[in-house]
Amino acid sequence: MFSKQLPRLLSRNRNICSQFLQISEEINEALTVGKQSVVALESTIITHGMPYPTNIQCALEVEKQVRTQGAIPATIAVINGRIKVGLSKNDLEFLGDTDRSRPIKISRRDFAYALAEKLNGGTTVAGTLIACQQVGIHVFATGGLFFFPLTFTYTIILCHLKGIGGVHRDVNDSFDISADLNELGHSNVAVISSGVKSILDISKTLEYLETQGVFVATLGENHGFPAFYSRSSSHQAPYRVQDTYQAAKIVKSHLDLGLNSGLLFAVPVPEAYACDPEKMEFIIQEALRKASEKDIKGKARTPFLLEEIARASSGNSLETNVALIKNNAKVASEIALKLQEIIT
Ligand code: PSU
Ligand code: MN
Repeated sequence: MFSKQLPRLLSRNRNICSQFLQISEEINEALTVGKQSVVALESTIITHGMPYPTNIQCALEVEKQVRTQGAIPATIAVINGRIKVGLSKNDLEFLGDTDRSRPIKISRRDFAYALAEKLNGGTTVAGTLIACQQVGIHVFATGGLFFFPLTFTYTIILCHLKGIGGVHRDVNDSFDISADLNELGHSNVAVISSGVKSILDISKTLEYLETQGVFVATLGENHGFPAFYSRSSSHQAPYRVQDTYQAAKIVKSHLDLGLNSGLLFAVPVPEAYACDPEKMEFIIQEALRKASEKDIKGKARTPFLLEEIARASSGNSLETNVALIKNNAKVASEIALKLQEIIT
């Protein structure tokens, strides 16, 4: 039975030629022997989420968290026209110094341009999923925070986890649906995030994920689909998974079936860090109003909204929020390790 399943779990879909793809030795070795304990991390958090140099410190902290759990972090980005799977400290420092690296935001449609022009860039969830699919990584944690530096000596980190994109509230007019959702529909990857932000239309996002055939579950005590700031929303996830072992078993059968579609595990924000939903709704409304007023469209819209919201919300302390950012990475590492255990 095992030998029959092995090829599928090891399957890679490497169409991108090596000229464009560089995998770190450690990750390549792990994937070559079929290890599932590699956790992908996205890089728009570094390039479009936080100011320098906090972005670098934070990326290193998340990688450390994955290692502490016993898994291997694979931060994915485009550096000098190559897709890198597993960034060195030098790479992270270069990419994070955005005055030097001048990074663009890379989703599916941006890859060819970025590679041909030898640019640097942070990969979105969609962009990161493409790289995962190519190299055979099956677990991916989104997670991060939006930082808002004050003029004091202390940096306040705000209550904003990064997450997947989705269907925007004004979709009827704007047609704005993140490419993340389509990519989730055809990537053999389990994404761990804190749900989707309520800047989006959560109900339509869940519908769209259903159409795309993405398995969606809340990992926690109830079915309520988390909305980042709050542990739950008025929307229900189709499934609830009680722990990371159950999650790993589902990932395994999903991969064995060869469905070629993705899974989304939504992890509610720990109670202590949740925000007041009414206050958030007020701030979101204001941000949406400004975006329409300024006619912010396309790939600029999500970063604009997130930045506006970060600016308008009240801050939490650095230490508590770094604890928060690590939560998704921890859960993802646990799922990756349990998946590894199940298949060996
Ligand atoms: N939503 C968040 N935080 C984020 C993003 C989305 O709450 O950081 C980022 C992610 O990198 C995501 C991308 O993949 O924005 C989606 O952008 P768009 O909506 O333009 O597809
Ligand atoms: Mn969009």
